Amino acid sequence: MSQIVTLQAFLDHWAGSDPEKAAIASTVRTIAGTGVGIADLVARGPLEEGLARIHGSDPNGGGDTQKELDVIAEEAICAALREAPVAYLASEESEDLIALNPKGQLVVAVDPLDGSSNIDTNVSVGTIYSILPFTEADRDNPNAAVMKPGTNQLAAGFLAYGPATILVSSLGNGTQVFVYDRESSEFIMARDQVEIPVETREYGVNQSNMRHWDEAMSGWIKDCLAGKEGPRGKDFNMRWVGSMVADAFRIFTRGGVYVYSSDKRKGYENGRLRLIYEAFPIAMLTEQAGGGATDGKTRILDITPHHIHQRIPLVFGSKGEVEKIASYY
Ligand code: AHM
Ligand code: MG
Repeated sequence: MSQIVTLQAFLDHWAGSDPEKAAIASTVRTIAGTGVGIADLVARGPLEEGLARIHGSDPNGGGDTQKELDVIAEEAICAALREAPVAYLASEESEDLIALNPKGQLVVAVDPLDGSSNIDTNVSVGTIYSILPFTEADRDNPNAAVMKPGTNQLAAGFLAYGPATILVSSLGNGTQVFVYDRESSEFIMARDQVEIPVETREYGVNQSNMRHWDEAMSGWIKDCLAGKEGPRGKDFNMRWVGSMVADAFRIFTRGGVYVYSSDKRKGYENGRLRLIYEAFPIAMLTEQAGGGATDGKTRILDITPHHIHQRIPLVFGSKGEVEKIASYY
């Protein structure tokens, strides 16, 4: 067996004596550590009463219903990051940025619990994060720190709480996969350079919404459904968990493409997923693994946000298929 590399050792080696990198490394470590606590809670399933219960009567900052576990996860991340070099937290669950460490030189954007509709079904859920610089110029207007194109991210990642608790991380030098080992209480590296296969025959999409899609997206799916005899000349397979972290991990493992397009339903004009908390970090991880990410017309990482809770149509995964979908636009 090859040498065991812990997340701790990997981050220390990467940071060396660079203080900016050390700040990023300690933030990743803090988020990963908090994820272990969330994973423990998720693993109790129905024994932990009320995790999937609807929290309060108001929707969250992003306009979605909140579950108890959404709120617990956000509180845990917030409390942990107060001790990290993080000035502000932008969270899908909170209307405004949350002030943390006044001396912090980073901002973290987080979806504390992705896939909350799956909490009580024993299906993977997860935490998605994006780490950005927080400069002196941002102190007067902290929102400005997150209103920049995705290329501005310093690091991104997600934890998935499934059969294994995994961390998919990028510090801008490829994408790595770590698995939490309960025996040693350490995240251990499982893959040091993820490479998403360029071509695929597998897509993940909520096809029940097809009648609401625009012509380009419906055209693409119709051609896939036509299989070998159709214009694509191959049969496709469909896999859809409905927790983006789980669908993404499958794509990082064996390729495929994830699609959540805009559609004609009220509130879905820009798709469902949030640009800053979901699309940016997933796009960085995907590109760092050789894949592609687009809203159909524009590379995700080139988009400049105009609102912190902005939604965006999202297509990511195997580069060949992502480009194919873009060609229908
Ligand atoms: P959430 O962050 O509120 O859980 O929403 C994001 C989730 C994704 O994980 C998933 O891929 C998508 O929403 C599923 O949406 P739908 O239930 O509309 O198919
Ligand atoms: Mg969520």
